[in-house]
Amino acid sequence: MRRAVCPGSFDPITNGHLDIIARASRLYDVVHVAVMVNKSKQGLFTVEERMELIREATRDHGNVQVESHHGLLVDFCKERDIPAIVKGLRAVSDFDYELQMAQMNMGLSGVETLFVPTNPTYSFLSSSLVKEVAAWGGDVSHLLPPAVHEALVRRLAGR
Ligand code: COD
Repeated sequence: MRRAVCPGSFDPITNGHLDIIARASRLYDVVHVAVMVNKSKQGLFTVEERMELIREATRDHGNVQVESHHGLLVDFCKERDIPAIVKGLRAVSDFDYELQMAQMNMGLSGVETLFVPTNPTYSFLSSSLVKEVAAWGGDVSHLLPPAVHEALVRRLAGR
């Protein structure tokens, strides 16, 4: 069974994340989507809400499992016997930090990182940008799965 993990904060999941997860799901037998918990960073959505939104967005992919993890990504991989991390690369600016993490993770446990070039349609897309534009009333509906867009509008209206 070939396994890989797509890790992230996913606060919330965007069409850019979804594109990478969908492509990974065609390459691997099982893709674990890991919502990594960062207790020092207050998210717009709780970890449980993020997981639910990812489950809804990926329900057509039968080989995607959504989980959360507090701690090192390499420990998540070790516990599940996952040899590969799949990451999307948007721009050169992503590369510096992603390379550092890939080399650190390889040094810590031997886990490989595979980079998938972003779909150009989503190369500018990040969760933080989507939240900022939506907070000022901009239309981001074409950048998010429908249920995520609904949840985002509702959450921002309640603030
Ligand atoms: N197109 C393509 N890919 C995209 C896009 C897009 N538009 N947007 C995001 N992605 C991909 C990128 O590969 C990105 O890495 C991933 O989705 C997740 O994105 P985010 O923004 O949700 O999450 P990040 O970047 O905050 O995630 C960082 C991690 C949580 C993965 C990282 O900090 C981590 O592994 N933390 C766990 C603790 C740990 O092990 N630390 C040591 C690391 S060496």
